[in-house]
Amino acid sequence: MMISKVPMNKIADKIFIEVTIMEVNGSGRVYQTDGITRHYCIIVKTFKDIEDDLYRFSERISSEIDDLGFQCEKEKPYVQTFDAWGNRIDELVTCEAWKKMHTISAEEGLISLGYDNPKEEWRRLHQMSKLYIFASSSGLYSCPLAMTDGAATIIRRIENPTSQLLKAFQNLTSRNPKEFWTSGQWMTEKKGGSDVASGTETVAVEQDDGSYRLYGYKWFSSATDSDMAFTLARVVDKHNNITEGTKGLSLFYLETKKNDGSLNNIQIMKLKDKLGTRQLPTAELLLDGTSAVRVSELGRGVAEISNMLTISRIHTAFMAISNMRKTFFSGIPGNRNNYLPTCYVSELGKGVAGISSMLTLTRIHNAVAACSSMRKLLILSKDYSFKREAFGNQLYKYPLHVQTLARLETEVRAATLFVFHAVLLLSKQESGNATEDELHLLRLLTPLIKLYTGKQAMSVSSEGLESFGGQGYIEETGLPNFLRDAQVLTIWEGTTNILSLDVLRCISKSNGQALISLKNDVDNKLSTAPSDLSKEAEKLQMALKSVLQFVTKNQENLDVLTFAARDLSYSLSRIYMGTLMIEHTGSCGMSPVDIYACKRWCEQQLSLVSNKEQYSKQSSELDKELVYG
Ligand code: UCC
Ligand code: FAD
Repeated sequence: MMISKVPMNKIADKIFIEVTIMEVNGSGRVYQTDGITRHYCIIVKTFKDIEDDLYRFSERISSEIDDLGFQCEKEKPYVQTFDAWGNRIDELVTCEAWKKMHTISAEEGLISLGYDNPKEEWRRLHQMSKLYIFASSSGLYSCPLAMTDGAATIIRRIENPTSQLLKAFQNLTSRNPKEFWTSGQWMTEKKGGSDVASGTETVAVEQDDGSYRLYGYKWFSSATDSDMAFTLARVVDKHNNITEGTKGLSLFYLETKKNDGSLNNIQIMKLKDKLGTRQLPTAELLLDGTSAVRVSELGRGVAEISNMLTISRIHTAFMAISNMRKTFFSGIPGNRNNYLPTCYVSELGKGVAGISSMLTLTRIHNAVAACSSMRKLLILSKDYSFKREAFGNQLYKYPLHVQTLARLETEVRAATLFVFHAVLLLSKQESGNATEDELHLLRLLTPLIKLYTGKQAMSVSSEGLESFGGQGYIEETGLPNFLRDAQVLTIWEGTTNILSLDVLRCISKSNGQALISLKNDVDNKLSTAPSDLSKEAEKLQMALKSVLQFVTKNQENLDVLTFAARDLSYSLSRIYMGTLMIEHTGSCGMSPVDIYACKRWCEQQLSLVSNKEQYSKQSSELDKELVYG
């Protein structure tokens, strides 16, 4: 008997968690594919509770939230710079629907679900499933929520937090709308958003009481109506010097308003005029003596903003690909220090707070939002195909049209499995149940899911809009927003190239262990591939072999690896997504449709790095000539 009999698409695209990962054997006990046995009633109750909550919430989405989201798109935020008497007030005006999203987010526990019951392994799955159904109807409120979640996770990692930080944590994770806070994340400055180390010019001047005043210009701030923010700045030492580069950056906590309700020496210089995400108040901010508290060690701002803290070193027997030498790893950006195999493990309460924990979470949020947007557009598109007639038939009767939608469906299924697998690993990590392999995998999957689903969201939105013909281009339908808003998913929280380099960083910092963990997992999952999919399983294995050989062969050639970073990331994503699809098909009753979807996925080119010539010096020169010649 299996709890997970329901095929993915039958769960109304609403609940996606759970089911593939637990089964009930003859004795009535539940076991997961990781082998941990759990008591039936507990799991069933948890699952039932989650399922009920998701169904109830999805009703609320269709009866209330969807309309509010549309309102947010129509009534854009603006800034009132001066009051009637000429006083500078910089008041950010948002619409009622946006404010209501704040209330709903608290009531529904969209943040608190990630923090209640720390030992509960399902809480992140529950939270992210809710966000999955919320994001595409939220009028982009999912954006401040992502940063709020990131902020809460930073505070949670701080050892001995002050009462001020504890209070902030309570507010960020509150279910009481009046107490619920959102947070901003201010990393980007005029000189650079990817290269934060060179781009950050904001300085922090220490005060007599140990607090700081910040002076600088934050070029992008998306949650401008937030109650607090984490930001980076360079501390000015007693000789009036600052340290350049990453090592000069520290992480600061600030509240955006003073007790009297006025801004904390912050000026909203302007709201950005953007291609999309117009619902979102994205501003340029001048910090002019903003009161703040340093929450990282001096110079540990970037490391701490990025995620996992080094708490242990593991000595791992290197496998086939792992005989990589010091030269390779030490050459990759981000591995400046040592060659000892190091495991990046995040443990509750260990180490100082950091913005890395923020980036990990916000990147996962980004991927969840990408899936949400793709799924919603596809649902609308499927619906339209029954209503719209052309040449005497409804669209769904044309195999060519349905084929177009089937290709999109395949993309969305693969993306959702990919993202929710990372969410599952996050759940395990946070509840202390993850294995070392799973921790490495989570670190590797985080940039992969963000970069790959961002690109998918763009192509699916474009094709999805086209499936409505001319109506897809018309503003009143609300459809153009899908395309406009998808574009940002590839830019903020790290562009595709920057995340591809983060994939290299992750491989490098783990001395190849991240790739080994991925290989172990792929081997494990494909070892039980159903016979109907044996050819596809073989294709995936061959593709992975080609990728690993490529990395091994070029272990000392940093230029080649860097040049290939994007292709490498796409290849790893496609291979892992195919693997998850096969695993899912096997554990969900082998429906012909699932088998077909796997076959479709594996028809595409899985390894993009097999042609080594494309990364030669000559290719690089020719690229240059092609672009600038
Ligand atoms: O865009 C933004 C918010 C928009 C709204 C969010 C909505 C989200 C979803 C909404 C859904 C609708 S906020 C701005 C985001 N900006 C970025 O993501 C910056 C992109 N740039 C990078 O990611 C860069 O790689 C940097 C800035 C993180 C690092 O560049 P560097 O200077 O080359 O840094 P290093 O020297 O390589 O790394 C410094 C330290 C190292 O640790 P230590 O010192 O211990 O060796 C790295 O291992 O940081 C560590 N580190 C990481 N650790 C760097 N990246 C990571 C990582 N990803 N995970 C763990
Ligand atoms: P650049 O770093 O100048 O990059 C330009 C191009 O160069 C990119 O395509 C990039 O991939 C490529 N590139 C750069 N370096 C390399 C390299 N080494 N190798 C190969 N290619 C490279 N930031 C915040 O801090 N907080 C916010 O709230 C926030 N909100 C935002 C909201 C919106 C709507 C947008 C659009 C952006 C927001 N950002 C925010 C900023 C965003 O995070 C940055 O724009 C992003 O990180 C890219 O930085 P950049 O704009 O400086 O681009």
